[in-house]
Amino acid sequence: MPRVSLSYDNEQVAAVLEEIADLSDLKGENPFRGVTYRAVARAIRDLREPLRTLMEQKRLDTIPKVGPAVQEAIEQLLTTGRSKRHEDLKAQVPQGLLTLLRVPGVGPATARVIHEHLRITTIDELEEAAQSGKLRSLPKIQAKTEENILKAIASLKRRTGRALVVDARAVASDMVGWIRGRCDLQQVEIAGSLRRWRETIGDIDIVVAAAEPGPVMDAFIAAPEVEQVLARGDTKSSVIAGRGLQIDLRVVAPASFGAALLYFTGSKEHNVHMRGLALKRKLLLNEYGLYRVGEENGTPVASRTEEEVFAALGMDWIPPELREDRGEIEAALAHDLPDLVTLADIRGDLHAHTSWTDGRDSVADMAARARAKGYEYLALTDHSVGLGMTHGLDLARIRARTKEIEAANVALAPFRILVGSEVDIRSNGQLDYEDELLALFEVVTASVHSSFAQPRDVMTKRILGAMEHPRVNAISHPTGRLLEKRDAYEVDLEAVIQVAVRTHTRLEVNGGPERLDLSDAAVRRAMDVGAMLVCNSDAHAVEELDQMEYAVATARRGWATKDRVQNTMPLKDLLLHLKGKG
Ligand code: DGT
Ligand code: CA
Ligand code: CA
Ligand code: ZN
Repeated sequence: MPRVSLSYDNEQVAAVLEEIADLSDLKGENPFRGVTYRAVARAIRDLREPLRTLMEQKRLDTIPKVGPAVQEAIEQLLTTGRSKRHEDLKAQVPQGLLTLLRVPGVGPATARVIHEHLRITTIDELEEAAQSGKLRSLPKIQAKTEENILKAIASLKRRTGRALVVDARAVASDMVGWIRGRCDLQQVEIAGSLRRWRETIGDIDIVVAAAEPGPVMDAFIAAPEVEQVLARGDTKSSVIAGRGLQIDLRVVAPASFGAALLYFTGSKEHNVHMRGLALKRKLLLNEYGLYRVGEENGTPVASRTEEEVFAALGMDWIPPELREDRGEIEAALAHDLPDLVTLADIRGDLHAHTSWTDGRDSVADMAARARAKGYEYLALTDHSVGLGMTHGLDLARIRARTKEIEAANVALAPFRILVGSEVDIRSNGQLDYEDELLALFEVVTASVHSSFAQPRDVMTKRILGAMEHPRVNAISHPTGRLLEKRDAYEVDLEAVIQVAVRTHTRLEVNGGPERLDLSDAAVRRAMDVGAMLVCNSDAHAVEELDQMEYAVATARRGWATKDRVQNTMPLKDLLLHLKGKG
């Protein structure tokens, strides 16, 4: 499950420890060592406080599985940014073996065999060898493995190197905070794809209104997270900041702020269409303002705010999430933009996990946080039993958890925890619980967690079958994609959407930052066809309940309106809907 570490340090240390585990496996050391390093990495991602604090208070050894060697590695990483053990292993393991390990389906044993026999160290070489059938002749490698490796490489190559919104947001808001703290500014806004909530981000764009650009630019390039200054000018500067992300900063005169924000929010396609529309009215639209043609050096018709610019063109203000030239300009001209669902419309969350399965926090803590967010309800949908790795709930544990939920509900009323389940759809299409067990839940969401490589018709049947079940209220993360990590499985999404309409099964827009599943485009199709949606966080820890924001943003990019999102309903209506699946 996607996890976001508490701090950047924690994340970096966890990543290096995982690499130590990989390298130690590749070297053929005692497998126990790799297991330990990976377990510690996971524990670090689950920490609720910065590792640095633990080190300062000499509590690193309280992290599960941390012995003296691992502790030393962590301390070295925190103080010097390097670990001796990591460096030593890197020097001993042939370069390129780690690269091979990046291909899903290639484990340490396979990587070593391939390297030993064919001296392969790059993914391109691996692809060539697989294409020419050289891998299957190696010991312990089958034709099927070779085929899977080819598929995995094709999918790796489709990866874009773009950042997740969650990472870009962290870097951008640190920078905005830094600049705000140092300069006297009129306005600061994040623009570009991040303001539009695109699912991945190429670079971060920030627009600032200030009478004097100099001090703003100075503050920008002096920010602590800046790794490299690419350019420093009077109107635009660019840096590489944390996580290797580029930030472009524009400083404009306050009078041009609206026009600049509009321009740098994009998208490019949206801008091109807007500019064409303006020209038809003998107006010129650029990053400084909207001008009568021929008066570009004079006073603009509008420029100070986005609203003024849109209004001067006879349009309603367009929410940034829609600015992709997918019909929003026509709709704004016709005063017919959709009334998009907002975060404030959300009354509860219908997909979250607790420490009963693979979540970090207790029933009471999850519920308290949901209530503090202003929700009326929270469905705790711990995993079904078949997912062995996450200790799914069997009958006894379902009962015990329900008891705990009922007690918590007495304490929290009128807030309501719903007894939920995320039931696995097995590879044969069966649900992981018998009907008698499913009947023990107030809300059931079904999802695929295994056999992702099934042929399209098999996978489609598998999901459609679950939707036909009267107790299945929703399908979670319907395509299974992990952004920049794993492609969606092959599935006839059109059929899924059609059957969702007929069976009144909700399709989830999952807010996990790596998932955003359904995607914006799929949401749009679901909206057109008439399917109902549910926006969920899929939280595995209290702070991940905030992932609802990503779900709502994705739904908005797909033109979703409040009336089509199930968890905008008050509790009373929701309970009726869940029962009848209506
Ligand atoms: P990204 O960074 O790839 O995630 O996507 P954006 O949309 O943030 O693109 P970026 O950073 O290259 O440019 C920011 C905005 O500036 C873009 O959304 C629209 C505007 N822009 C950039 N280049 C052009 C252009 O050639 N023509 C027009 N009309 N607008 C542009
Ligand atoms: Ca950008
Ligand atoms: Ca940019
Ligand atoms: Zn889940």
